[in-house]
Amino acid sequence: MSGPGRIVAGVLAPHPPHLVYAENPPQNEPRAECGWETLRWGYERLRSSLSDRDYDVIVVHSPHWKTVVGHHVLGVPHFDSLSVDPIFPNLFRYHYDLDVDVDLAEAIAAEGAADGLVTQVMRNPAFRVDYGTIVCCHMVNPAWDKPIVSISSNRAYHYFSNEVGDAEMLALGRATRRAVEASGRRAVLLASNSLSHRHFVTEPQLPEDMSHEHIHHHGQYLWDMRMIEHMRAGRTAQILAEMPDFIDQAVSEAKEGSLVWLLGALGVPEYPATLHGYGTVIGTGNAIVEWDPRRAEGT
Ligand code: 2X7
Ligand code: FE2
Repeated sequence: MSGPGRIVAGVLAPHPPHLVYAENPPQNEPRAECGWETLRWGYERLRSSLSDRDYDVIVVHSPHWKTVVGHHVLGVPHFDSLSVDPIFPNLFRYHYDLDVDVDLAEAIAAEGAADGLVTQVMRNPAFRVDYGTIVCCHMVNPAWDKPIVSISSNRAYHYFSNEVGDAEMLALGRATRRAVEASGRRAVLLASNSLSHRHFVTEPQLPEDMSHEHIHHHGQYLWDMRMIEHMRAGRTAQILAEMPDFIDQAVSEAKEGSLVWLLGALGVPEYPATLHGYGTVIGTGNAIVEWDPRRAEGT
């Protein structure tokens, strides 16, 4: 790697498997005829925005790799297998084949540990990579031509409190940033969570029948719009102030820590983020939002 390491973009990059299903990539077995276009076009805009930046690695924090003791990182150079969504096996049976930047993963674990976090490097070559990692990495880089680092979702929010969870994730974000900077890598960071997360418990006969797709509850929609407006206005400290209530009142998937990790890594940015798309998936609220650190530098 040449030059100093840095975060070249931070993205809220949700992972409903429906998005990959509706894209019909060769890796996924089921076929769709359409669906969730506002989000898929949002990912298209994101990919176009990232195309003006060179980057070496994608670092993702995923809600669906849940670890009880500490924060884990994938620590095996290559994985290939079949990922089947446990809730939506009708939509997502995806043959993945991916490379891991093990050096950077180890550096993130070491930086976290140096700051008092419990961290662990996952060395099991037969480990099944979770769909939260796979879906958003596919949507950001369908060519899979960059290595990834995947970070697990520790249970601090669930076993302690939203406030303890937020503090852990801010520290993990800062550790991630220090590791990226020391590594010389240019990294894109993905926080893989939905916003509001109440969802319908049945699906239409044709899953991509968009006449059935809408937010589960108006209160969730109000919370999603409030959070998105904070992001677009650069009010991320306010997002953190409201996060415990957002998690509880909108049943937000931010409770898995990804968004707060990202805000910690970006240094709680005050510059505006770009909204590339918003849409619901089986009633949940999902936004694709990009922070471009060049905006902090005024370039
Ligand atoms: O994991 C998910 C999700 N977060 C949102 C919507 C639908 C399915 O899966
Ligand atoms: Fe999820």
